[in-house]
Amino acid sequence: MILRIDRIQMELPPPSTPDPAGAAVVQELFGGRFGEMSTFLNYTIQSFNFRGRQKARPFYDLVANIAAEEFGHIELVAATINTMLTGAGEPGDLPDPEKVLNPQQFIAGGAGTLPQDSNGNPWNGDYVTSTGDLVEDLTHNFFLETGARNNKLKVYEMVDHPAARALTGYLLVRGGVHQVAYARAVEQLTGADLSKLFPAPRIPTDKIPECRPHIERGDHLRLYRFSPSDYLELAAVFNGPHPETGEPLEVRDDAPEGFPPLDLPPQEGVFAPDYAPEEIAEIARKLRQRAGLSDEPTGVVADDGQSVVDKVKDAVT
Ligand code: MN3
Repeated sequence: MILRIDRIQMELPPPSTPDPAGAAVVQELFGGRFGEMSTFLNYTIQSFNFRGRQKARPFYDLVANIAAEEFGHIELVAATINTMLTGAGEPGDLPDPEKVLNPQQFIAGGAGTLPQDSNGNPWNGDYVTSTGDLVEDLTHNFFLETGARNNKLKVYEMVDHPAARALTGYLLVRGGVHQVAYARAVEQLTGADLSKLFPAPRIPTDKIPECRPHIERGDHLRLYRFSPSDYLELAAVFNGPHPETGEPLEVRDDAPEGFPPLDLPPQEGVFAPDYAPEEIAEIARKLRQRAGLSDEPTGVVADDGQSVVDKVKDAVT
C-alpha cells in the first residue's frame, strides 16, 4: 500500500509568465521513455514481481522504497508543468497555436499535464523492464537513471522558465542518488563497479545553481525511507563513500519534510475546474458546513490561490 502525504518534495516558484512551449518540453520528464512515469513504474512493477524477497530483503527494500520516491517525482513534474501553463488558460486568451507545442494540454486537458512525452506521444508500458532477474533489473535501473539525468540536463538547457529550472536542479540531484544506489546494489551482488565502468552522464551538479541548495543540504548523499515502519534494510546495500565526492552515503529514517503544494488558480477558459469555479467552491463550502467541518479548508497550501491569480495578472500586464 502507499501512504499519501499532501506535500511536495521541493519548493517550486509560483506561476510567473506562462510558458506553454516550455511546458510541452518538460512533458518529456513526465511521460517520456526516461521520464518519471518510467522510473516510477519500472521500480514499482519490479517490486510487485520480486520473488524470494524475504531472503533478498535489502535489494527488495531498495527497489520498493525508491519506487515510492518516484511517485513524488511525477507529482513534482506535473506541478511544474501546471505552474508553467497557469495564466495561459484564461477565457478568450488561450494561446496562439504557433506558441504551443502540445495543444492537447489545453484541448484534452485543462491547462494540465498529460501522460505523454514532449512530442505528445502517450507513455508506453513497453518502457518498463521487469525481467525478474535481479542483476538484469538493477543494471537496467542504473542505465534508466543515466538516461533520465541526461534528459533532465537537456531540458534544463532548453527551458529557462524558473519552475523548470528549479525542478530539473532538484531531480538531477535525486536522480544522482538513485544512480549511485543501483550502482552500489549491482556492485554488492557482482563486484562490478558501474560508476567506474560507465561514468555517464558527466554532470557537474555542483556548478548548476539550481542543484546547489540540495547538495548543501546533503540531498546528494541520502536515501529517505518512505514508510514509518517498513523497508528497514536499505542501509545494508546503500552505504560506503559517494563515488564522486567520497562523502558517506546515508539512509534517513523518515520521508523528506516536503513543502505545501501551490494551490494553482482556476483556468476558466479551459473549464478547470469549471466555467464558474465559484459555484463549486460554494457547494463545497455548504457540504463542509453540513459535515460539521471548520469554515476554513483544513488542507495546507503554499498560498491561498488568490495571491497566485494576482501575481499572474501582474506578470501578464
Ligand atoms: Mn526520479
